Amino acid sequence: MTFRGRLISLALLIAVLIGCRVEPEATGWQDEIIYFALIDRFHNGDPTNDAGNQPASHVVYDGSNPRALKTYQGGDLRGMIQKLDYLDSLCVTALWLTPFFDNSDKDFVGWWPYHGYHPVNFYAVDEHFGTEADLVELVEKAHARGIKIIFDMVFNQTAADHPWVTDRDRQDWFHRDSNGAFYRIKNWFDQEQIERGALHGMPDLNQENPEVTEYLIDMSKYWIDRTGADGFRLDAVKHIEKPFWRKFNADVHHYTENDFFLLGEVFWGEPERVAPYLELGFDALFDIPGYYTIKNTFAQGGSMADLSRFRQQSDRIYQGHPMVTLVDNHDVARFTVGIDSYAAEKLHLALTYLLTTPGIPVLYYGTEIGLEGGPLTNLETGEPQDYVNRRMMPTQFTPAQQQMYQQARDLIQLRRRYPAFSRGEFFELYKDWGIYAYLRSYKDTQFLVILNNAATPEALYLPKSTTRYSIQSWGAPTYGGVDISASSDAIGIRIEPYSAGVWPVTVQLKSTDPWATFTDRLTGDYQRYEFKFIGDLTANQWAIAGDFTNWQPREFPVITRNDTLIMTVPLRRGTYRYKFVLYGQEWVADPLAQDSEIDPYGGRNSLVTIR
Ligand SMILES: [Ca+2]
Ligand SMILES: [Ca+2]
Ligand SMILES: [Ca+2]
Repeated sequence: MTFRGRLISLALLIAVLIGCRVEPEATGWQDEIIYFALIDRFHNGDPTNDAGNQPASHVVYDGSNPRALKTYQGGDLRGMIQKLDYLDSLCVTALWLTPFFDNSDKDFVGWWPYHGYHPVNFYAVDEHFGTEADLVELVEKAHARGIKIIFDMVFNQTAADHPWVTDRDRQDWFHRDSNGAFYRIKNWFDQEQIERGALHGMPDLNQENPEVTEYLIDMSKYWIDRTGADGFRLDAVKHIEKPFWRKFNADVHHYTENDFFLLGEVFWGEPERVAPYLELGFDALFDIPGYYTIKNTFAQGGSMADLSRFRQQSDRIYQGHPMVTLVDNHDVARFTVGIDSYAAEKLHLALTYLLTTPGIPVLYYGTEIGLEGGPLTNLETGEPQDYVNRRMMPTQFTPAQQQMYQQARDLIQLRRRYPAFSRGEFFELYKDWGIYAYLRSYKDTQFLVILNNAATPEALYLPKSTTRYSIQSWGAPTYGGVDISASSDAIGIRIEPYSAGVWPVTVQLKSTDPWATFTDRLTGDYQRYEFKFIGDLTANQWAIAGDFTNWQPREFPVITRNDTLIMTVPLRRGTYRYKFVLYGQEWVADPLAQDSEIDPYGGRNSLVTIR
């Protein structure tokens, strides 16, 4: 071997060692694991462009001046290129970037458009982010590593100072009221306002004008041709008329011979409101309702009963359409915000669920290391502050961050190594208040996943055979730490607080119904709390909805003592918001509540604290 040959082998060896060591069998979009980064917040590869055209657009965040996060922080496309090795080591397969378009060179009421959603020129790259050549290079170098690139396309709005806004010939390129002015969305149940109103006050493009639609489609094709990107994440889908999406999706799929991924963002919390967008030709939609359920279950004390209920409800509504699943993103508080204990463990458990259940998982940058965030609203001043969840990705990890990174990478590798997790059938084996056990089956591979969402160690006896299934054998745990012992008719499982286990198994399924019967067994961190109601009401007219029911009205056992109705609800330690739901429709505060707070709709939520 020549010296040069040795060098090359060494380089290859290093690439293999730092890169993802799995060779996936599958290559469809259903097998992708997407990483999502804000260009401005990921890595600064070129300090010369940090302030762009405006010195005021860049204020360095030093940890003590959170409002600096309303300006550009220096991340750019050169930085993304430099960090491809990192994404490779994390084992993700696709990268979604925030919009690269040339943003306004002005702030918008004190907020600089570092996020990329305020374009002034759809055919140029913003000067803070780099050049078109950088974008092309990023796609090429990502492809060389087997990583796909997804661009974020903004079709709903432009920056307030986009030249079209004052162009006399383009007045009908925007939605306007009868006075020719832009108008704000006030009623979030009025679909016409949602589509034609000015989102966050930004000029709203008029896609009913065929010139606008043609422009947006031509521009999209330009970037596909110019860069070789693999897909688009389509912003603010619910704010644009459905016929536009039908045409856009069909045109782009036709143009790319269906070899292009179109991912729609329909930001509604209820599957019923996402459902009307399933048939418009997107390859996938975000599972925003699933996000809220994951947050509720794993961060806010929700139960496995409600997690399973959500799965059943959304399976019925989504009807097999691919959904992109998440534990957080740039529009919400980071997953760990508001968790007062076991935050890292709870995040890890949520990620274990995300990466072992159906869907196309997306990981928000920094979530793999538990990057710090904060509430969306400043609790003291009442100001919005989404920027606190968009801090710069650190270039060096603390030992705790490094440990979380390794756990996330191990989970991602698990999903990539075994298509059972991305493609397999989902089948519940067991669920109670705090424990969820399910099977993933693909071809001749089966895995059993068990999650303990309780603050207490739990011991569980899982019957080897029921009317629904028969467990014939199992191997050593593939992931997680759980003790197993077996008797002739049950598997004894000991599982630590907020932890998970994954094993290869051989299970014979006797039923085609994937949903197990709920077992009313409390994990050790639960107690039964009594809600009381005095008044003219029968038991079946009284339900409760709150953090602990995923805000779905639920009926629990009710007894009458003297003139008082008593409803017994399992709750674990913590503080929960809730309301009573009377006669199936009337949402009211609990007159006997321990405490209350203002709800987002101008009423009051009741509060209960379990110590
Ligand atoms: Ca820079
Ligand atoms: Ca600019
Ligand atoms: Ca619109």
